[in-house]
Amino acid sequence: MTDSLLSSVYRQALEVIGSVEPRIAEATRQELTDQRGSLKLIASENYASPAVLLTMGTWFSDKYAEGTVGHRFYAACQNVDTVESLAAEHARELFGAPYAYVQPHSGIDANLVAFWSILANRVETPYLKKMQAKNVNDLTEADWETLRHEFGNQRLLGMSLDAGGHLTHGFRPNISGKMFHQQQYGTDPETGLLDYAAVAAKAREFKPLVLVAGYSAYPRRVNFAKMREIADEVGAVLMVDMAHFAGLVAGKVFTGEEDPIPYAHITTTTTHKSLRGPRGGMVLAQEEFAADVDRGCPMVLGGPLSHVMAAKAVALAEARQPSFQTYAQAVADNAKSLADGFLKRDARLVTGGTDNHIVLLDVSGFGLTGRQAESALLDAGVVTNRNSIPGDPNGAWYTSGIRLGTPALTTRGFGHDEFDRVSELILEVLTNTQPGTTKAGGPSKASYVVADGVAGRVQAAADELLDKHPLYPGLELS
Ligand code: DSN
Repeated sequence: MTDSLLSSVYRQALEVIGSVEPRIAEATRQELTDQRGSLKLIASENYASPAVLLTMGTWFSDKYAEGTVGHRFYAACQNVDTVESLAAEHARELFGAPYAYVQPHSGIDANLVAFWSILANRVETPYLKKMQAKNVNDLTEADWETLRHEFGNQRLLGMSLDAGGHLTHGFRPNISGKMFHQQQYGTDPETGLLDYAAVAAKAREFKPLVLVAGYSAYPRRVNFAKMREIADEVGAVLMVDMAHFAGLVAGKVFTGEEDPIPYAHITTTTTHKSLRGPRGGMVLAQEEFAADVDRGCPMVLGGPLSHVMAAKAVALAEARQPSFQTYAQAVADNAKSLADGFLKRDARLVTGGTDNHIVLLDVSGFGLTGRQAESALLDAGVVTNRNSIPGDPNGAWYTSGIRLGTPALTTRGFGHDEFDRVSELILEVLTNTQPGTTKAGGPSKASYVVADGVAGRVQAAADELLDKHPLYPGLELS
């Protein structure tokens, strides 16, 4: 599509939207302006291609399609079947997975489908036997009682939130921490690195049904062969949540024992982070779990979003191109450049560096909480998110860290020099920011004061970088 055609498509689309609700058209324009004008370093965000974005805006949105391909609870799903089959085929081919389920609406949904499938597949109950024999109506009260007891008494071992795990990996306030008896493994207190021997010891003691590997804020790679060994030793199912690094798996940066697909019984992911697709989730599974995963909707999920499944198919087709491997390698290389930029300027990084797409900066040395750092950076056009660090004294709301990721700016074309400069700009803001005071005059964890002129100077420097690497070049809305 030529640049002028893309401009014309979006101008007309916004005109149509604006004729109904002009404020939404305006917010949509403004969102593009804001994303274009800031350094997007949120590790879980990216910029999908125009093809992916356009695919989401169609009449597939209007179609209900509960069920699976060829087996729907609604009529007239022939085109949804085409879309879902293609998305699943691309996913299987891209990741070398025996089975792919592309319906989950998000990563949390994908994890719920995985939990459901593991329980359904591994917990023996009269209910399940009858359900599998399609005799649900024959269930007695005793069956239901057994089901509630057995389903509700399973154990899950996942990485703790402050070590970099995700809420859905058994964090107590999350549903995963309530539906399972949970324990968490952390990282080595000295190095911040995953300690496989400690995970194994905990697994031997706790004997979980589910061992969850994967992370949202751990700046290192995981050896999934070792995690599978641990799971096998204690008879657990290995579930890997690769939402953050799916793009690095797809782009063949993580291969061998760092590729989760051959080792995990079930792998879940989102499609919009490093994978650069539409917002959504996906489950990849070994054959033995396929039938239960397929029941994800309506057991766990509402009706599939056919327009998003179509966009997943487009994004996965993009990720199968050789250029995606170049992109994924650049994401990892750029994270190293960003980390090196911090380290040579004496900043402290959790684990002392990175070998994936994440850099976790400890901001406590600047006398700031993560929340203060996040806000001060935002004033200067640098979009990051605050994040706990291992053993964080400031908890999950204020935190002591800033999580940074390279997928989005790499999509814009940033390379080594730009990321080095980004580290310099971030440190310029942080070294010139002081904590504010509370109304009572004590030290605040939220308010902050940036020295005069710093935010403007950093924003101007960021603009220089951003202007050299425009977002959606050639797309003009006015
Ligand atoms: N919200 C995603 C992230 O930022 O990592 C995970 O849920």
